[in-house]
Order: sequence, then structure tokens, then C-alpha cells
Amino acid sequence: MTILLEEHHILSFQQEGLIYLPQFLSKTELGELNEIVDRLQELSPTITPPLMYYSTSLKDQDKQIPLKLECFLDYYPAFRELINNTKINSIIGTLFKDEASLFEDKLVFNIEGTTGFGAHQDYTWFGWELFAKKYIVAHLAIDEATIENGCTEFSLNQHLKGKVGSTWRKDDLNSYTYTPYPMAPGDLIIYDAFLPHRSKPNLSRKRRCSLYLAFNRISEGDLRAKYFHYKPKITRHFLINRIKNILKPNL
Ligand SMILES: O=C(O)CCC(=O)C(=O)O
Repeated sequence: MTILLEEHHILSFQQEGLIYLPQFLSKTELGELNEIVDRLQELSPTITPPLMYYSTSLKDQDKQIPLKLECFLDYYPAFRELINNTKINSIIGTLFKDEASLFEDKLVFNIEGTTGFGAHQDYTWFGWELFAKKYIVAHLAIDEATIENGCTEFSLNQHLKGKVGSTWRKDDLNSYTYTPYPMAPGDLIIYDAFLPHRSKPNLSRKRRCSLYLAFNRISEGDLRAKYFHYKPKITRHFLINRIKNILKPNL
């Protein structure tokens, strides 16, 4: 479906920090993606693209379960076609008032037993701030997202504060008020990367897979290859600093 943004969408993005576009994908488009996602979920962990991550299940500490897949679009043309057909980047370009350049592509599987994500801003997560000044993220529901399976919750308006806290420190965001956003399969949320959000553990039996596409302004460069090249190093660097901070005695 091609959607043109109207004035109220743009206002909602500016004031609340997000736009909700229900039924962005048709049932046929979704059916095709669903089949691929079922297969992708079976991939083994990797350290080179496409990057597949696992985490420990909350339901069984001895079990590793698929968490997310990143940098995968070049290997799965159906997802590339989706971006081209739906013109997601031109919608985001309207919000940027500049051409949108894809920065990060990721599928978060959120299967039964996943822990969810603590309150954070995408901007201060994984070193995005090292690459560009502004990002906009498209979050497409592949499966139904409900309160029971831990749907994403947003802290509306709080993007206006810009960057809160330092990289990877999300404690400051825990005291904010969050609104759950249940989504039907095919619904799309476009949000500002400064907008704090979080999700609860998925203790239900139902998967809650979402596709995330983050964009930066083309005037800041085509940064995706560089980002995924440096991401493992950045991750290690920030993890080490975080551990050092935790271990540092309170003087
Ligand atoms: O769908 C979710 O659980 C939220 C994922 C998320 O916040 C993220 O990947 O930045």
C-alpha cells in the first residue's frame, strides 16, 4: 500500500514522536514475509552478516532461543522488495525533508521466553550517535503484538528532550510513563529515535516478531555498511565501559 503522509501524521510525529499507520501491509504481502520469517528464525548464530543473535530463555535457563537477525536485507530480496514497493523510505524522507538512507535493518523475533527490552532510546543504543545526528525508525508488526506477549511501550513526547543520559545508560528512562502499543500484523509505527521505549518479557505462547528499519538523512551519508562493520567493535567497547562503571565503587 502506498501511503502519503497527511498534516495530522506530521503533527503527531513532531508532537508525540510517532505515527501509527494501521494495515500498512496487505494480508498477501504479510503471508509471504511470514513464511520467510519462520525459516529465518531457524538460522544458527553468526558473527558475520546476516547477523543472528540468540539469548537465554526466561522459561528455561539452559535453553538458547533466537533473539534477532540484523543486516539481512541483501540476502532476502522479499524484504528489499517490501521497502521498494511500500516506499517506506519516501515516507520517512518526507519527515526528514531530505532523502532517507537505510542505516539498520533488523528482525526481532520475540518468541516465547524472550526477556523484552529495557527502557532505551535507539539513538543512545549501540553507538548510533557516533554516525549521524538524527534517525527515524519504521517498526512493522509481522505478528500480532498484545499486552500478553509484551508489545512495545512508548513514552510519548519525550523525544523532545533529545539525548537523555549517556550511551547505553538507560536508568534515567525507567521513571518515565509508558503507553503500550498493541499492533495487528501489518501495522506500522514510525518513531523518532529519541523516543524512549521498552517492551515486557514474552511469557505467552505467541511469537511477536517485528521488522525494524532505521534511516538517517542522506546528507549525513550512506552509513549502513560502515555501521555494521564497526558494530561488533562498538558493542565490545561499550560493554567493557559499562561493566567498568558497574564495578566502580560509589565514591
Ligand atoms: O519489539 C521490542 O521488543 C522492542 C525492540 C526494541 O526496542 C529495539 O529493538 O530497539
